[in-house]
Amino acid sequence: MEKPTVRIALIGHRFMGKLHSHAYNMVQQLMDLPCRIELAVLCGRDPVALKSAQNAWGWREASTDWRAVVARNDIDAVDIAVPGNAHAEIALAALAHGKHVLCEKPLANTLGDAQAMADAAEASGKVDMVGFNYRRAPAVVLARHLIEEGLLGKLFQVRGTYLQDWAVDPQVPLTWRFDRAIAGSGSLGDLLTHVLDMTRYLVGEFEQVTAVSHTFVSQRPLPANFSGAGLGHAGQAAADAFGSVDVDDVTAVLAKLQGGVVGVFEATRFATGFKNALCLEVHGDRGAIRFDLERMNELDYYAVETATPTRQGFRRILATHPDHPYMQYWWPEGHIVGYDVTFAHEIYDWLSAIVRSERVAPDFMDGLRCQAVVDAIATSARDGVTVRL
Ligand code: SOE
Repeated sequence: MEKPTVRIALIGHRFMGKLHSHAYNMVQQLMDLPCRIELAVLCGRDPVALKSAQNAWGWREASTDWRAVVARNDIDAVDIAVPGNAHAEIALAALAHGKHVLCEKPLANTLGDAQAMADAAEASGKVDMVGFNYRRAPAVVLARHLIEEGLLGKLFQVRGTYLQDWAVDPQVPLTWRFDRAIAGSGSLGDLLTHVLDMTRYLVGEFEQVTAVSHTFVSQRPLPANFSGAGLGHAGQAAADAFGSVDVDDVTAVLAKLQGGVVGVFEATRFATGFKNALCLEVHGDRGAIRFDLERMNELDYYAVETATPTRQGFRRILATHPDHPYMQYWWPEGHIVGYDVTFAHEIYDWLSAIVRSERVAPDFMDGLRCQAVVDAIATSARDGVTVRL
């Protein structure tokens, strides 16, 4: 039978736009997709950079008018890969025009926007997904299988950190990631949301949070080409003009989760020496798991073995066997995969759900639940109180 075709419009052509474009090419060429895809339109604001991205990544058309694009009858699905302040408007318009929507994380910059998006998605009957891509690292899915099989027993504690260090230098310019109006928050929305989502995926819902946030560098040089919407971490600083940072550089959280699980979490752009270290540890009465994104093909697993107490220890599972989640699509055992495949897996699952008219997780409701935790953390840090969800 002829495979159906899904015609995609991608909004955004910077870091995330590049990853998503690469992922579409990978899923078409290397994974056994139940549909054909058409890379129909790539949208962005800078016509020159847009044109070159369009040509390099294989998009049929380029457009600087996303509103017109999401209204087109020859588009089935809209992929949103722009900063958070634009998510709600684009997603709501796309859903109103009957499109399936994939939206980058965090779902929105405010709880109100996230709620409106989840409500609209629910009412639309379309396939909505939020881009918490790390759920789809093979080792993370394996961790979930181990927990579902009961191999960790009754869960006690979860410990999650997301450590980067690109903001340590006070000369790093004031790009959009330091601007609350565009990014919503700092390390909280950008980094901790990945940890919160992975915790919800592996352990369960949050019930209570107590948080501390801090901004270490409150003034930064304006980028040379400052427009209020620079993209990415880097960029050149202008000579002597400075602007204020109004987001958190670090956020730390103590939490209670369902089932009496206690959690400790931290996200920071100031962890000197760490580039992209998302680590999650879960402890139960029968065992434990430990994941580190900087060694993303591996899952550390500890099983409590009373027969041989002196020989117990964490074992390293290289999650690359074809039986491991998603690995059938890639290379022979031991031939590791990278950051980009988590996006390919996400897009593969979104497109497959579209073809089969099924729901897929994490959806906008998951994005909303995560946003509720973000909101509670922000309130706790601001007011110095414990917040119940
Ligand atoms: C920030 O540095 C960032 O690029 C996040 O925005 C991404 O979500 C994460 O995957 C890597 O780090």
